[in-house]
Amino acid sequence: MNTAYIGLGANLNNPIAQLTSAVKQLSEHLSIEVLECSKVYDSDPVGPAQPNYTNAALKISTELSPPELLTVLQTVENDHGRVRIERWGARTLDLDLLLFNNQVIQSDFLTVPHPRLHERNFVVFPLLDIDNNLALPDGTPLNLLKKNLGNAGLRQLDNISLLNF
Ligand code: A4P
Ligand code: MG
Repeated sequence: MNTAYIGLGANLNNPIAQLTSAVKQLSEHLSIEVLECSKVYDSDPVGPAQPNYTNAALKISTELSPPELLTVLQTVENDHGRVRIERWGARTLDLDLLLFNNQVIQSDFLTVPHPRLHERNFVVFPLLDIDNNLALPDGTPLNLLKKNLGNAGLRQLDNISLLNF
């Protein structure tokens, strides 16, 4: 059994509803068990001008291999009307495979840990909500990244759960 962390992001068409629906769809997958969800954040957009994002992270347990899991994530994105127009552009749903066990994966279509994890507070803070002792495969504690990144542009949303389905 594998443990993986998924990054959730959305900034179009009621982002909180999009993320809740995505978590529900993942939880209904026969080979995925949703273990924990982070707090939910509002974040300033990185990339081209676009609406603020809603971001969170999910811890799952799965029998799927990393490529199989990526395919499931892309299917869920597509089911939520994700249209790929512009890199880093606005989207109804973005699901990134952040961490998979302690594995380092480098292929044409999959890089794990996610290549921009370490430079994004909207990814690092939610991961630490789930496990305050989490580290990258190279041993770097995420708390060190958090300290370096700070919380600029990131606001925790109170009283929001993505598990209300
Ligand atoms: N890919 C490789 N590794 C991975 C991985 N670990 N997880 C490949 C997911 N996908 C991975 O992704 C492009 C390709 O990356 C996929 O075909 C997959 O094979 P995509 O989702 O189609 O395109 P994208 O999301 O536009 O590109 P990318 O590079 O994934 O963008 P990011 O880095 O996800 O950035 N600002 C805020 N505040 N919050 C956000 O969540 N998100 C983005 C998207 C930009 N600005 C943001 C946020
Ligand atoms: Mg993506």
